[in-house]
Amino acid sequence: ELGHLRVAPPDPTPPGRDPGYLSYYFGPAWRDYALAATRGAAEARARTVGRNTPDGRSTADWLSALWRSPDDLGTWSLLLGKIIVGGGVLGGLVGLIAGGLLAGVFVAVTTATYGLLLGALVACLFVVCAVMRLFELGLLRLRRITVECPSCHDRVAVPVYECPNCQELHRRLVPGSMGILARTCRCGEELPTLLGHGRSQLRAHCGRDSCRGVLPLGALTMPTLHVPLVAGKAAGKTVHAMSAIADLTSSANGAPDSVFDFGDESTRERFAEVASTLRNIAAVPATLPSAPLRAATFYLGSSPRKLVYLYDAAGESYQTNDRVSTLQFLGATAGVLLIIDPFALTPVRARLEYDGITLPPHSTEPPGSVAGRLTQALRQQRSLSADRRIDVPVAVVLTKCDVLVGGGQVRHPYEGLHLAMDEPGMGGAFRFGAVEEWLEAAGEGGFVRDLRAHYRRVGYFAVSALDAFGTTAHPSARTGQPLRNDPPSAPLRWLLAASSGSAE
Ligand SMILES: Nc1nc2c(ncn2[C@@H]2O[C@H](COP(=O)(O)OP(=O)(O)OP(=O)(O)O)[C@@H](O)[C@H]2O)c(=O)[nH]1
Ligand SMILES: [Zn+2]
Ligand SMILES: [Zn+2]
Repeated sequence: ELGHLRVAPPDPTPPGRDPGYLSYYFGPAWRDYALAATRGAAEARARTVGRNTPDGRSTADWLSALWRSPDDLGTWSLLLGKIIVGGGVLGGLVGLIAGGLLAGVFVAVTTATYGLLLGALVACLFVVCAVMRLFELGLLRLRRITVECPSCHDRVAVPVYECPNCQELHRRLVPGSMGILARTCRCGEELPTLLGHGRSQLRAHCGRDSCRGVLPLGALTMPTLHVPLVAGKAAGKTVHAMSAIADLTSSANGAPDSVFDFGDESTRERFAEVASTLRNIAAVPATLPSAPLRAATFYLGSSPRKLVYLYDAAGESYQTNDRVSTLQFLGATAGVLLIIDPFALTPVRARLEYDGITLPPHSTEPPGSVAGRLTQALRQQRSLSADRRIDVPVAVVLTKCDVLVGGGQVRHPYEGLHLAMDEPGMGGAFRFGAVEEWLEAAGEGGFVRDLRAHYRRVGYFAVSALDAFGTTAHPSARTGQPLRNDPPSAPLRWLLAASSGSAE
């Protein structure tokens, strides 16, 4: 009967204990050990001092039988018989006591030795577990891989893993008392304890009890890049994030750096919902339904594969200036997408309204104050002195530029830019300069200067959500010259290239 070999977890599992079986040396071995020790002792006792034992006779039985053997003899010889037998019984008793003591000492010594050996073995196994765990953590540290919860932004040290068979949660799926390379879930499913052995392919959750958000699949096996979108309310953050993703999905062409895949189901679902409205931007409501501080996650490239988190922080939650959440949210930043709504700039808006051009819903917060808050938070978070520039690359993204192609007094930033310089890789600096000049002309010279003073790397882009599924040149309504916005994924690609450049 091997039932005792599996120490089934109690049902329901007490808090703090995972729903798995203890592995042999950490549970059943000790039970076996206790069983062997007590059984051995009981047997020894039965063999010696036990009375009326069924199988054969114990020493005590035998001695008492010996003592009683002269009883059948006549009275005269009884005394003599008792005297003779008494000597034997006395000798037997002395032997029994001496032998019992010796046997007791022997049993105690062997039991203790066995216990010590078992204890040493378990201690060794604990050391092995600790070494494996440290090795895995060291590797992650070396490759600078961390995972943050897309829902609450906490860094997750040990994700909570879900059993693929019974959906029970395992809080500490690491080498340990439930198994070194794998453990057996309550339901019987084998779960790997090491990332490289398949743990990374299990569905993982945030470690915080109050959150339990789902982590991207394959988290902790590749570098993660955190890109917050920073903007005033209604500047076009959500639309830009979604059109960047749309651009990435539609420009995947088999090249190693164009490989794209969604990181989690909710990003995939949200994109599917929004994709059709992106094709008809005029129909997009003032604010798309979006959960605040929920990251869109996706994989980009094949070697090395990267996991990108796009933090679509709702405008109002960034504006609250909540120190804790803002700092937490900027802790792992690879680069910032600073979304600028051209119609938040009063001179631009005034001139377009004068021209009678219908404007999409727009932000009213000046870009300078949004950037100022970001700069302050980054400096605080990194404890940088005022004279040091911030190393986080910032992509300034002028959104809704389709409206500027349409005509009116406000020219498009790329108006007059030679189309030959429009080819990818040709005119980066020209384009950056063109957008900078446009912002200066719109009265935002101070904003441009501040960025230059505070950040080591700033890129400038002019985009439109209308280009989500492919960037085409549009003839300018003013000059007739073809104009082309930057592809919606260009700012993100530039950030990722800039941040990986700084890491090397
Ligand atoms: N014409 C045009 N309109 C745009 C573009 N991008 C965004 N919009 C409009 O701008 C409005 C606001 O866009 P959202 O992306 O929802 O803004 P947001 O910054 O996410 O808003 P909050 O999350 O509320 O701060 C929407 O009504 C969009 O239709 C664009 O490229 N072109
Ligand atoms: Zn969380
Ligand atoms: Zn299970």
